[in-house]
Amino acid sequence: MESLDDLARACEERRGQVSSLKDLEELRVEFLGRKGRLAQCMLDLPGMSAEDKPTAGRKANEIKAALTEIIEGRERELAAAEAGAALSRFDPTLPGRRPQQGSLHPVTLVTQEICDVFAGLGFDVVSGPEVESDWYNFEALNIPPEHPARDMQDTLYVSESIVLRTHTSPLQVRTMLARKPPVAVVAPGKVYRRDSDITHTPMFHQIEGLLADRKVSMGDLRGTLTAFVRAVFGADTRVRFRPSFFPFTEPSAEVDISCVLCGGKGHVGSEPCRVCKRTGWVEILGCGMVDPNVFAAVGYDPEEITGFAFGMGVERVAMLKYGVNDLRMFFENDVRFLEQFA
Ligand code: 2U9
Repeated sequence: MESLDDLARACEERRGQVSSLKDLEELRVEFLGRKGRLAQCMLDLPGMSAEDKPTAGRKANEIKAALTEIIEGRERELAAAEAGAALSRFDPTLPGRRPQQGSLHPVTLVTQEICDVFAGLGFDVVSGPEVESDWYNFEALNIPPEHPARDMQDTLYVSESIVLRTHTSPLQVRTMLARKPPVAVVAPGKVYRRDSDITHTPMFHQIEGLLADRKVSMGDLRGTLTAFVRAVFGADTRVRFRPSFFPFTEPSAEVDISCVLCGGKGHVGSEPCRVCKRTGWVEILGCGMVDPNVFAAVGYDPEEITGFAFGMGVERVAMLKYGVNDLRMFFENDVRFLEQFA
């Protein structure tokens, strides 16, 4: 019993010298371990008289509790000291770490800008499914079953009569089926084609537009698209219309703008312009007067309703607007490219 009291005193003395959790664990093993000093004292227990045994047992339990409390108390002190030290190492005057901030993708930025311009001219912005039936994607647009535009080379088929839309034109078809003229909409979105090389990706973005009303003329088309081009590329941009062909428009045209790099001169200093290949013009979109067969397909009277439509590739507009010379940049998601548009 005498030595049990010594044990508590010895532990109490040693606790002050312990300055780390590792040293404290050593102390715990020394006093409370399986072969520690308390366990050694307990070895005397079996040899004691029946009278002394219970008292000694109780005493041993008390000392065990006292030792445990000494060690755990020191553990709490050491933990508190460590927290205090960490706090004093914290320097609130250091500049904070700037949080990473993302930015809109250039394709999104250009889509929004173009839609904003047309919204300002009174067009609604519409969206809809990327998986379409043959009828919406082709038939209603005056593209009959044997037309080369449906060729397996260009279209990604889900089944015999279901396709991934190859253009956003089905959205204008859906709008005309749902509304009566006048209809003025722009339709942005992803489109899919079986095409992949350095200037074509299997998915890209389009914006198409449609105006359908009484007495819509090619002059309206020309004025609207000229206003659009000058809003996006600057008031000095010149515009020219070249004859072309699309199944869904007649007559049809392709629209060029004066070159965004050389301003139409065809050269930059003494070097030939690499953007327009010395022509002074770059193609920006296709357009035309809606073919009467398209109006008939959606139940508009082609004798009464005329209209214009246009379509453009968003990546192409973004390349011209931002001077990007490689289409693949838009799909690689390299942050060093993307953060330039923040
Ligand atoms: C309806 C009627 C007519 C949409 C049009 C174009 C001309 C055109 C191309 C531009 C580059 C596709 O992304 S691209 O490869 N588009 O040239 N698109 S007229 O004509 C329509 C659409 C819907 C109901």
